[in-house]
Amino acid sequence: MTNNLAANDPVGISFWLISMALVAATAFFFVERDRVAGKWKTSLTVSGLVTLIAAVHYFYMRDVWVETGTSPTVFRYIDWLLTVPLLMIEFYLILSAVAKVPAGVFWRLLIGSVAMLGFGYAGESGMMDAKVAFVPSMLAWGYIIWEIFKGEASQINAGLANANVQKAYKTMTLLVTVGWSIYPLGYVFGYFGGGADAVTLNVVYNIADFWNKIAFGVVIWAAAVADSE
Ligand SMILES: *C/C=C(C)/C=C/C=C(C)/C=C/C1=C(C)CCCC1(C)C
Repeated sequence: MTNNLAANDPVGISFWLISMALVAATAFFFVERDRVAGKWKTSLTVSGLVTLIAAVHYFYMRDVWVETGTSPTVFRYIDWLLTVPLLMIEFYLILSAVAKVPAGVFWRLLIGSVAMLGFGYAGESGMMDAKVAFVPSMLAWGYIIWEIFKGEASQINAGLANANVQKAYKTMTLLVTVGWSIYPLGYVFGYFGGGADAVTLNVVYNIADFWNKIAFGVVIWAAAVADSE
């Protein structure tokens, strides 16, 4: 490494801040695992893995940014490809903690997220026109939203007798719709104005990751603690 973090580099600073928040969140989820009932422990483990994987990627992404001033697209998408399916597993896990859930629920959410990210990567890496790739990626995200609001997972959740799980489920669906909408916005700001605006793109993606990885885990943690008391 030759360059250090500069005071006039808000993107680099945002990479650094979020790295640290992700490290702290990881420690928190792993320690708090001791406090919750057995059926919730796997959910907290997965929350901690999401923030751990992201923290390590953020160290590398910050280096790419500080060294080159360009978007760390490959690291970004490897991180998403690992962490988004883990977040999808959380829907399956919190329902499975209190009900029997067919594996198809998880597979459909997984396929939807891989398609969403695959087209996003194709657009950002130049394999496809960014505006063209945006369309199927949005459709795949729409499919995920449909699945958690109207599909089998939502029907299982509606039939539960556990208010803590239902509350967590509801907040998680909001994060996947409202919280996740920050990503396509970043993509639009980044690529639809002619050329690529790396500063806006990375600040917006970083804010989105902070929110969607840490808050997602906190929602699950809160439900687990409430349900364990
Ligand atoms: C921890 C990382 C998360 C939760 C990443 C989520 C990423 C998305 C929801 C990305 C969505 C995109 C679209 C819906 C269209 C444009 C391309 C993407 C990949 C930015």
